[in-house]
Amino acid sequence: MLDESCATIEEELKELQETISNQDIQSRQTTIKDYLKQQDLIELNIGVTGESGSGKSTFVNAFRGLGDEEEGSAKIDVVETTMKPEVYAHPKYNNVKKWDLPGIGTPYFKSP
Ligand SMILES: Nc1nc2c(ncn2[C@@H]2O[C@H](COP(=O)(O)OP(=O)(O)OP(=O)(O)O)[C@@H](O)[C@H]2O)c(=O)[nH]1
Ligand SMILES: [Mg+2]
Repeated sequence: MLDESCATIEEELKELQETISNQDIQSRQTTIKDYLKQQDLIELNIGVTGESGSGKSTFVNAFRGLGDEEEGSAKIDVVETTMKPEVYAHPKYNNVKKWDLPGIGTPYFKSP
């Protein structure tokens, strides 16, 4: 799967190279800027998984630059806390999403 996405990026860059090779300098700038803008729109979803109480929600908050008590932060506690998947966007990079998942290895969410 990783190889597939790498191949796609390589193909994309090759295509971009071909396109700009026939363009004047100003059109090249526009083409490259448009390409980079498109890249910024790609959504990145990151799932945070692990045992219950291992610090997943704390990590998600830290990644977003939020303290654990701050408004909009994921709830944390010493007892089993996160009971359903919750998605949090990065404040600066809205397309980067972190999924705070329930902990595994509890009676509610048994490890496979
Ligand atoms: N010492 C220490 N404690 C931590 C660390 N990260 C989190 N904690 C504490 O561990 C406890 C559990 O943290 P959570 O972030 O709620 O853990 P979780 O993995 O989201 O837990 P569940 O939602 O129940 O699966 C809290 O009391 C945190 O303050 C760490 O790096 N070091
Ligand atoms: Mg949690």
